[in-house]
Amino acid sequence: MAVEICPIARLRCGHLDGTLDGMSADSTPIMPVELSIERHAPSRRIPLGERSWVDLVEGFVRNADMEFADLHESAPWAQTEVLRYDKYVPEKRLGTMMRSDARPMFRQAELHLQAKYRAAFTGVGALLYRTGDDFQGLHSDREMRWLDDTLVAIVVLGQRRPFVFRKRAPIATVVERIPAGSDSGDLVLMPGEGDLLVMGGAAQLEWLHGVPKADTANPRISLTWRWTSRRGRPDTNPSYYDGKQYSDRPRQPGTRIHRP
Ligand SMILES: O=C(O)CCC(=O)C(=O)O
Repeated sequence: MAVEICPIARLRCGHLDGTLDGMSADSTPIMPVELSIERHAPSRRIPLGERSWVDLVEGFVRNADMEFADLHESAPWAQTEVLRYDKYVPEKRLGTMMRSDARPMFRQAELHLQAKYRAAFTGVGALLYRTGDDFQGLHSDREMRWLDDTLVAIVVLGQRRPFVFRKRAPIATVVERIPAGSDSGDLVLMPGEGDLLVMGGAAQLEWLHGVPKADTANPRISLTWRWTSRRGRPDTNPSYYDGKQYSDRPRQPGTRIHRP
């Protein structure tokens, strides 16, 4: 495969490996970096109303099958449990936080996102959906608190599955429980196999997103980077991860983690 020397390395923060201007920290010349991402893959913007949007970049990760297999095998996957009515309930997928320098693909994706969106993302939150029975319900990433202007970038590896957007209902509207993806107003994308999806603007304020159950035995991995401008009024309501507790018992943490 051709080796591409990467000009996106020339960001304010330096090269793909964190060094500056053609020299490593100990002054030895830098070897060309083989790119794990397609920097020029076309990006399609889908408006979500006036203030929100999602960008879809198909084929963003090169060798997506290999990246998937490595991560699936080696990431320290753990089971998160969320406090619900005095019991810890396992989330229906595994997860882990990873360092953004854990893999060249992570580092390159992060530098690409920084350069394109001019924002300092925090990453990388990884989720593993073992089969189609694992899912993520409709929600918005309210744990970011400042939701008026945010970016949530998600690289999806492995099985393509519906990724659903639904407009958030105004407070006090009675909402029937319509399965994600089956409401006529839902927007459904099918990212997978190395695609990148970036939600932006007021998407976390105005829209919900989720990955419903799917009819597949194949696994799917998502990798998420987030950024908030911290503009606007912070959302001070408890978030999903603050847990729910209604007894007089001493307050317990909102989540806990099991590592096998
Ligand atoms: O797995 C995905 O693609 C979505 C993950 C997600 O919505 C989240 O972590 O908040």
